[in-house]
This record gives sequence, C-alpha cells and structure tokens, in this order.
Amino acid sequence: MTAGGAKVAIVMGSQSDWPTMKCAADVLDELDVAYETLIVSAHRTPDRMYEFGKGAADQGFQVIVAGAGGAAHLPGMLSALTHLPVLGVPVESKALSGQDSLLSIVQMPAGVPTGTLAIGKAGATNAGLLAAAILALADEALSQRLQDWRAARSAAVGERPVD
Ligand code: RP5
Repeated sequence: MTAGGAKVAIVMGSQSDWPTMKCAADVLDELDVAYETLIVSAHRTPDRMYEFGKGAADQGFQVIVAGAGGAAHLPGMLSALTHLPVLGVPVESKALSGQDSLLSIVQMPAGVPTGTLAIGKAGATNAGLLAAAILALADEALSQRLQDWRAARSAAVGERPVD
C-alpha cells in the first residue's frame, strides 16, 4: 500500500512538467481524492520508471495520471508495465507546442491502451477528473462529490455575456 493510501499516482517526466500536472493535483484536492506525485522519466530514470510501473498496482494505486513532453514515452511505457489505467497528458513543449507530446502518447498499438488527454493544463485537469470518475465507480461518496463539482461548474455559467 502507498504510505498515505493514495489510489491515484500523478507522475511526470520532469520537474518542468509540474506547473501543468499540478492542475490534475488541484482538481483532485477539490474532490478530496488522495494522490501521490512522482518524477519518473522514461529517458533519464528508466530504472525508476520500470520499478514504479511494475510495482504500482501492488502499492495500491488504481489509476495513473502520467504527463510528459516532447518525445513523451512515459505514459505509453507505463501502460506496457502495468494493467492499471494510464491517463496520458501531453505537456506543451517549447519546440512544437505539444504536438510532439500528443502524437507520442496517442498513437499506441492495439493492446496497449493509453488514455490521451488534451495538450497542457486542460488535459491535466481532465485527467484528474477522469481519475476521480474511475474511482467513483466504486465510491458513492466520491461519486456524489464529483456530481456536485460538475453541477457547480454548470451553475457558474451565466446565461448572457457581461461587459
Ligand atoms: C520530458 O522532457 C519531460 O516530460 C519534459 O516535458 C521534457 C523536458 O524536460 P526538461 O528538459 O525540462 O527536464 O522528458
């Protein structure tokens, strides 16, 4: 089990991914869902990635949110190492604005599924929401919090634009 009993792991390839991946953490905070954050690079720390991917389910994680940019192999490699659902977040890269990240994550071969979200912060937020929705299938209280969260977002939308 994870030290704090977290069921969601938010992993990223670099410290520089954190401003994006924090959006997943923020929405999980709003929903009172525990998570762990880890820097796990497919390229710079492949042994750490392997160890994490192989051990994630035994540690008690149920969903992995994985963000990476550029040659973004982390989400796909984790999908290869664990049967847990992996939600990939393409982090916006400097050179190609995250198009490279998106294409690196989305085009997985049949049999190794990796959920792929939008590029950048919107994708990270939605990955957090999807992680919560997956856990909510077996957690009625969380399901209610998620429905309340969604209802509040709808209620906050005005009917007409204002100056
Ligand atoms: C990827 O390379 C990381 O996920 C990050 O998005 C990108 C750049 O990393 P840094 O050079 O900023 O550490 O592996």
